[in-house]
Amino acid sequence: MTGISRRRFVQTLSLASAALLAAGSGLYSENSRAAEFRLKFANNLPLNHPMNVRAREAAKRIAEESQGSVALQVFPSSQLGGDTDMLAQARSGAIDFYAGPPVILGTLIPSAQISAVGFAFKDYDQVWAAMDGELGAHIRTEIAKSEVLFAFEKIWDNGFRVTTTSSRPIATPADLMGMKLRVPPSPIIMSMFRSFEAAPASINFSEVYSALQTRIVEGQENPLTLLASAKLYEVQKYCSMTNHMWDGFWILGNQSKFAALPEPVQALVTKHINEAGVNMRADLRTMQLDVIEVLTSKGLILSNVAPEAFRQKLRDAGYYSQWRETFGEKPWALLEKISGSLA
Ligand code: X2X
Repeated sequence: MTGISRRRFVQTLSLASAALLAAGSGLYSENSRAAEFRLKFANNLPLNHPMNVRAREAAKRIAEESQGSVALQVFPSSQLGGDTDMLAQARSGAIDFYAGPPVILGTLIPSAQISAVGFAFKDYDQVWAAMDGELGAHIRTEIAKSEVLFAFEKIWDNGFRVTTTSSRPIATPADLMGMKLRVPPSPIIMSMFRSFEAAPASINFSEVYSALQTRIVEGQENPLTLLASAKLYEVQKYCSMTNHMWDGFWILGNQSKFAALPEPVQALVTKHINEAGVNMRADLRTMQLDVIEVLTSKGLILSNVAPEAFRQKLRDAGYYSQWRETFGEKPWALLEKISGSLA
C-alpha cells in the first residue's frame, strides 16, 4: 500500500467507525440513507465553470468515502445570494463554505487583499509560488485572526483580470477616464479604477450580466475564462488585455461550525476541497489554451495594451504607496519577494 492509499484507507476506516458510533447512538440510520452531516458550499460562478465541476466531484467523493454520511451541497451562480450576502452567511454559519475572492474578502479583512495588488504577479509561476508559499500562509493567518472565518490551504483560481466594454477598446489609461465600469464590491479594485479616473460602480457578480445588457455600466473586468463561461461576450464588444491583477478564491469556512464536526469529517472535507482546488487550477489552465479563439469566434474584439502606462498612472496616483501602508512593510516584502519591486 502506498502512503497515500494507506492514509485514505485509515481515514475511511475512521469515518466508518464514526458512522457506526452514530448508528449506536441513534443519530444515523443506514436505511434512511440520510446524510448525518449536510454542508453547504456556495459560490458566485456558473454551474459549468471548473470551480463547480470540481466542487461537485469533491461532493461525490466525500459521499462515497463517508458511505453517505457527509453530504456537501454545492450552490453555484449566487443561488444563496450575491457575494456580500454569502460572506455574511459564512460569518453567521448559515453556509458552511463560501468561495470568497480575496478582493471581496477585503471588505471585512483588508489585509487579505494583498494578493490583488495591481500588476504584481506576472504569471502563474509567481501566483502559485506566492499563494502556496509564505504570502498565502500570511493571508490565511490574517483570515483566521477574524476568529470567525478560516481558509483552506489551497486557494482556487479565477485568473488575470482583463477589461471589457460595449463602447470602445481601452488602449491607454486615458481611455478609462470617466468610464462607467462595474467592479466587484472590493476596496482594492475600486481604488485601482479610481486611480485610473474611471467611474467604477460596485455591483455583485450576480447582477453583472444584466447590468451590462441594460447598459447601466459600459464595461467590467474579469478573467478571459469567466467571460467565456458566464457568456459575458454576449453583452460586451471589446476586450483589452489589461491583465491588471490576478484573483482567486479562498474556500472560507466558519471556524466554530467546522470545529464542531468530528475530526474524520474535517479531514475528509479538507482533503477533497484542497484536491478540487488543485484540479480546478489545472482545468482553467487548459481552458486558457483556446479561450482567445473561443471569445473571438463569439465576436469579441480583443486587443493588447502596454501595461507600463497603467502602472505609471497607479504610481502617480499614490496607489502603491497607499496600499503598502495599509498592508504593512513585512507583508509587502513577502509580496515583492515574488513580484519584484512595485515602487
Ligand atoms: O465578481 C467578480 O467579478 C468575480 C467573479 O471575478 C469575483 O468573484 C471577484
